[in-house]
Amino acid sequence: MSEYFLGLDSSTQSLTAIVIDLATRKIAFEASLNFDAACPRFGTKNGVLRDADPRVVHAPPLMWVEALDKLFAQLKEKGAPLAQVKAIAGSGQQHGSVYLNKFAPAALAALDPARPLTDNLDHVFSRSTSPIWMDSSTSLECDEITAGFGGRAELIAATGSAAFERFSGPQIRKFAEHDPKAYGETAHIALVSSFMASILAGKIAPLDPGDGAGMNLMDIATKQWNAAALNATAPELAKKLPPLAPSWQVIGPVHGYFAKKYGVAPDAQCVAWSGDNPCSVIGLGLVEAGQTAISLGTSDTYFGTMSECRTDPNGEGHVFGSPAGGYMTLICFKNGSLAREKVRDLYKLSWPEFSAALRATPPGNNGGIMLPWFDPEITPRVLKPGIHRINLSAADAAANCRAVVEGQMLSMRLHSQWMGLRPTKIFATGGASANSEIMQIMADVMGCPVYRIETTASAALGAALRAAHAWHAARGTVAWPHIVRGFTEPVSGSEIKPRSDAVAVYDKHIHAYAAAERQGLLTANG
Ligand code: ADP
Ligand code: XUL
Repeated sequence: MSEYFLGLDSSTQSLTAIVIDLATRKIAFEASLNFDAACPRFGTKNGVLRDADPRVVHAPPLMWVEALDKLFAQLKEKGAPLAQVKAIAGSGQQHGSVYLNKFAPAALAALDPARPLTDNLDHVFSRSTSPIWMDSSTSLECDEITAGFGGRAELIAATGSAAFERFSGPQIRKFAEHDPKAYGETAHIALVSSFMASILAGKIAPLDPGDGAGMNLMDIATKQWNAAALNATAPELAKKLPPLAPSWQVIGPVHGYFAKKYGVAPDAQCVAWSGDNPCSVIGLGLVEAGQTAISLGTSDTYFGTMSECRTDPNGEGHVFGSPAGGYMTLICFKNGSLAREKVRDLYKLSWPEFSAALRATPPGNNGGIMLPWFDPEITPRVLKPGIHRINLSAADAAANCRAVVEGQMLSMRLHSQWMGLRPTKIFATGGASANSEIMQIMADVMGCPVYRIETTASAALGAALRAAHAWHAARGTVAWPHIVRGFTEPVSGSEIKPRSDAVAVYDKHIHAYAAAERQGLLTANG
């Protein structure tokens, strides 16, 4: 008998749905719509609205409402098995905040299927646009919150992250300071995740510790609101925030709007949504502590899971709650594929030629090191971009190819050390994970085998798996590995083992790299 679960992903540019069948371990249905194309009246480009000030990036929450209606219409029309869905969970772009007035709870409860969702909900906002994760206009508020809380190290230890411009707390503070009247009319603040969950459930939904941690407001150790952080951020905040609840919290059955209009099973259970990165962690199969995934996409991202709460004293790695329980880290390296491409293009190479250069050069690169900061870097924090070459001639194409990849992998190893655990295996994904030579350097630098995972929509898949987990958890105990089995296995035959002689080279070379980085940071930020 089929067992269907629905996962939705409200990302920056699109809304995606995946229906999984847990019984057969198959993706039964997938659909996606692009906000610009599907909801043109909101005038977004790539899902966002830009301001004359380039630091200000918002999106209209009513567009997400319209998209939800349209996606369900598409699911119904294309014959998705909505009538048999047991539970629904979701994933949202992190940090984006939605401001609702006192009319929201009643409007959510009374959704009328005879009218579009947007007509039902157009009067519930106290702010017509939502600042999203791409907004970087709150440096002042970050400083004020940090000072008000009592210091950067204290804020990192308490909330899992330093104050970042895109985080919701600084964004809420900016709104409260700039528009106190509208802030005063705000009865409920949601994140993208909890806002979408609220519509499905027809009531104000809780936040989970995966997304809640992206606000600088949640106590990372207790996974509850941190009163001092709330006080340092904005007045009356405790009253406006939703409760925090475990990621597997069942909010209630789906609202009749979706049952009547689209034929969703009336007893389908709505599960708390989470952030897209926490959902991706599940979609990549990282459901136990000590697991690691590295995504080599436009940027490179390091995901790790921990059972104990540890925070990065340097504040480069964020710590969020993991939807599987425990904790996860997200460490972002901005100079990822784009930096590898820049080196490839500089020497006019194809990817096969780039790979040949990696094969032709030795681990440790004869001491040649590159700090590939083509763009300002997040980890480590580099404000003034520039590439640095140490013992490395710009004329040596092959050595430069090796240097960019080694520099990236050594940086990942160095800047994940605060987690206090060395990975025993790594799941690699993203465009560059197709490159075996790059994977070999990853395995050698990290000192463990690397396996490739092919994913297209890991956040939406993670959301569907979370729905399955929550539904089973509410009926007794269920082990996470059992839920993800069959959905998140690495590509068969993709294992790349570390070579012990190369591992020994990198165990020494990491110190030379760390010294080069310290020196480079003095030049770049000094
Ligand atoms: P994103 O999802 O972040 O847009 P992808 O995960 O799709 O990015 O990765 C795209 C990147 O993969 C490209 O920018 C390209 O640099 C890289 N890529 C593709 N093929 C190779 C290859 N053979 N070797 C190294 N990098 C590659
Ligand atoms: C994470 C972050 C982004 C958004 C993108 O901190 O800002 O990954 O979640 O959707």
